[in-house]
Amino acid sequence: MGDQHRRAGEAEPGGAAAPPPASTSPTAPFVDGAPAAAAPAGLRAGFIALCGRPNVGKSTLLNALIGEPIAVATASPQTTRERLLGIWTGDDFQAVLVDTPGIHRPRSALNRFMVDQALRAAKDVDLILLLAEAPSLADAAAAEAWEPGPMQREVLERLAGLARPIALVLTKVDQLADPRLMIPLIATWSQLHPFAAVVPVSALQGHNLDRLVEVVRAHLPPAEAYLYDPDHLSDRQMRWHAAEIVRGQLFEHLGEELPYSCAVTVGRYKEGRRSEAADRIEATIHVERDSQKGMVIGKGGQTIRAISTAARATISRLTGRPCDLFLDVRVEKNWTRDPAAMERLGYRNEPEGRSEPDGPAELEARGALAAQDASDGHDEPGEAQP
Ligand SMILES: Nc1nc2c(ncn2[C@@H]2O[C@H](COP(=O)(O)OP(=O)(O)OP(=O)(O)O)[C@@H](O)[C@H]2O)c(=O)[nH]1
Ligand SMILES: [Mg+2]
Repeated sequence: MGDQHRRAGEAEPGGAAAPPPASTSPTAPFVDGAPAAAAPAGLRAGFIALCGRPNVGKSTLLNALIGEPIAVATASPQTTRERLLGIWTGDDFQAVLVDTPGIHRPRSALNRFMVDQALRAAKDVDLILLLAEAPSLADAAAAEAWEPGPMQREVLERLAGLARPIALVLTKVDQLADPRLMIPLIATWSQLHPFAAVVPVSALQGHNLDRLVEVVRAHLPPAEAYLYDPDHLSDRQMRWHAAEIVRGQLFEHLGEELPYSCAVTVGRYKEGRRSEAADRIEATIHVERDSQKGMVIGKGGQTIRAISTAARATISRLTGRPCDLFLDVRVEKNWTRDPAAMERLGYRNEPEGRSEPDGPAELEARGALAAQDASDGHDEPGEAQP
């Protein structure tokens, strides 16, 4: 079992006995495709994609369903850049939730990659959840007159082209002054597509998620075995999550535009040898221009220190162990416009002709940054933590 595959609190082979795990950590799937856990009678298992425009609440909903913050969610649009599989195992079902980047009109190579990731990820799933934010409407007349905008229609058309069942999920309903105004709105949406269901939810308040569970379950095919180890939460290795968590903190601590010019890679992830020992993580924040480097570091290293402190807390919550996080900043000139540079930073598409999602072994082999060499040239250190 690889270092990053163990559950939080699990004993190191040959090490001291550890207390029972308080929670599971996101880990890679079984590589042999033969989960040890016996499947319950009547098991249903399959893939469910969460799709929609940027910022509608896809990652927040995935986290709410799974019960752990495994997907980075921020107030900024275009946070998610790559597909993530979240493994949601209930008493008699396993839904592999596919978090996707928001579908938008791309201009840069990075944005094209993101939209491509989203559409590929939804290709062969059992059900697409199309998320759309419930609009704030003044009164019944406004609700009657409401229509989805052109980009919302375009997203629906592109997803409908994949010929999979689609359920419409109206998100953030806690923001509505009067939920009854959603009734005409649902009727308007329903004229556009024969949705398998329409479910208004609030992921933040947990409103109506039980109805969503019913819809998801009903679309999972009967299965003889789990698709993934039911103890696992994600198909990605912890090093990928650590990079994502650092990237998520960039949205919290930097100006509005700068996070879009940043990528984060983890050069080295060394797991603590005992349950109470800290993981050691060395990560690099890549910016596009020299001038951006100082902005990430901040006056006297203040900004990067705040990023590191916040990221460490989230990483520790997922692993159940303390962690030491060392951050560098380096310049990768104009990387968002350069597919070769993007590949170096871990943003690479699977070869054409392969349908998504695919087998667990392949998923692990592709684990975003798993193959990155620990000795990868770190630029001059921006700041070291702790
Ligand atoms: N009020 C409210 N806000 C929500 C809800 N769900 C998500 N949000 C907020 O909406 C913002 C975007 O959420 P994300 O989950 O990152 O949205 P996303 O669709 O994954 O966004 P991208 O990855 O950028 O496409 C965050 O500020 C969330 O807190 C909800 O149920 N209610
Ligand atoms: Mg997201």
